[in-house]
Amino acid sequence: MGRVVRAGGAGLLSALAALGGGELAAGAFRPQSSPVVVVGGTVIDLTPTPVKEFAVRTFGTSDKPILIGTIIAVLLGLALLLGLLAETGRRVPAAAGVAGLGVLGAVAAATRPASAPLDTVPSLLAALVGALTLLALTRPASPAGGRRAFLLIGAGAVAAIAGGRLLASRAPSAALVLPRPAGPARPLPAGADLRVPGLSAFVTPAAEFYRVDTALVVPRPDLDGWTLRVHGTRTIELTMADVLRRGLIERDITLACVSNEVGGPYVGNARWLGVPLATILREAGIPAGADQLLSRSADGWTGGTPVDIVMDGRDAMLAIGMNGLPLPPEHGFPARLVVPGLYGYVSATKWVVDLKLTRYAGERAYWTERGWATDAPIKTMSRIDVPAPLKRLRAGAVQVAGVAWAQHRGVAGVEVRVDGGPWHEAAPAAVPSPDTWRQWTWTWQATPGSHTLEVRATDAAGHTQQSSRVTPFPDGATGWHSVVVTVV
Ligand SMILES: Nc1nc2c(c(=O)[nH]1)N[C@H]1C(S)=C(S)[C@@H](COP(=O)(O)O)O[C@H]1N2
Ligand SMILES: [Mo]
Repeated sequence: MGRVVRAGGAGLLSALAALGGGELAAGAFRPQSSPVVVVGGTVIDLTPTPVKEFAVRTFGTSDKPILIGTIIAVLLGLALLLGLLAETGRRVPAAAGVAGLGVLGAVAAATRPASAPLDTVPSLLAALVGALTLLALTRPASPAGGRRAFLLIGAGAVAAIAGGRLLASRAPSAALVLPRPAGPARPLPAGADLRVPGLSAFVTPAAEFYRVDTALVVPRPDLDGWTLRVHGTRTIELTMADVLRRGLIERDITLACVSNEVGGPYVGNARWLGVPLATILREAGIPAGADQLLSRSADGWTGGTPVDIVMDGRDAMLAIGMNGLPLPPEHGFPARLVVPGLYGYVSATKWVVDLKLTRYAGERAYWTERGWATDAPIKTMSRIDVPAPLKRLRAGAVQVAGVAWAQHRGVAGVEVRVDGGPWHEAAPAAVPSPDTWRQWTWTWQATPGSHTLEVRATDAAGHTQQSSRVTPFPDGATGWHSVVVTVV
């Protein structure tokens, strides 16, 4: 091997070995403490809101793999440079540099909002393994630097990384058995789900439900150890058995993300099973002047919900079931909040472990701290699902269909127009309540040519969607969704 190639390779291998040590230790003890995950979490928390918005808009739900990939690429790049530095005779400073990267990981681990005392261990182990590997591979009279040693260390590191990832994905220990609700959901009215091919199903299957959160590793709280602390005029602590003993309700509720662009995918409808939040808050006692329900997740994320909205009689709940099954880990197992009518960042805390009745003046939640609106009711919105954008269609009768939502106010009507012409009333489907989205259809007599279809909804409060396009920051997008198709 050429000297320069070998030096660069030694640097890369020291980083791989470090990753192997770190991932294996984290996988075995606490997946959240993985050096890559704690650094990634820190990057997410420190990224300015416009950059984050750009990333979500550009990469969608691939934003997390792309972040992880970038961190690993930067790490490998730096390690390569440190390998070259070692080649110039500065082995010890180079090894110290590799160790320093691990120490940065340890600092990130120690400062994560939900960090545990031993979370620095995987990063410190990575620092040690990385530094020793570099020293061994760059010894001047280097028997360890041969091709065989390179291959062995590389293979060992990859195996350790894979093993760590495998250990980290273990399922939670206990299974949650859901009781029947004391307050069952209203049966879906006939025709709520029109089953038009390409149209979003009325109930979104959990596996297809959009996922938006800051968690690089899905928190997997242990069901037996899980509790919900509620700080009101007194502090109460509920185990899952306590939660199950309170009267459960089941409701169809549509969630929406404030980051959803016009026509975007971050909206979904599910049947949620849970305990009314009002019941729990009354047990803890609501202090005079408390206007914010600050909820905290197992990984330290926070959301702030107006107390008056939680208490106004709507079906705000601590949810433990989704579409008849326990919450999937990605959607908040074992418990999350669901509040009809508010964007998820102020209402839908997943992996919830702590509720605090407090004042907006005193404490700010994760996204409000970063400039997003404190009050975030879901804006009336509609989307064309069929025909798909840029579709080629035959002239004649074409079924146009989509969904519209205005949670807790309800969708009163939907209109469609073609090429900026007159608006036509679409037929809205039946809904069980104003808290779900509403399917709609309209039959278009399509003529040959290129055409633009546009949709707008009017909610039950009488507000019709405005044409002006506004991007999601700081309180949700506005504008009409449009689709261009070609008719032949
Ligand atoms: N713990 C935690 N809960 C969270 C978030 C988060 O980042 N962490 N994101 C919120 C946001 S912005 C939205 S839109 C909803 C999305 O819920 P879903 O992923 O189940 O669709 O979760 C909310 N709950
Ligand atoms: Mo969101």
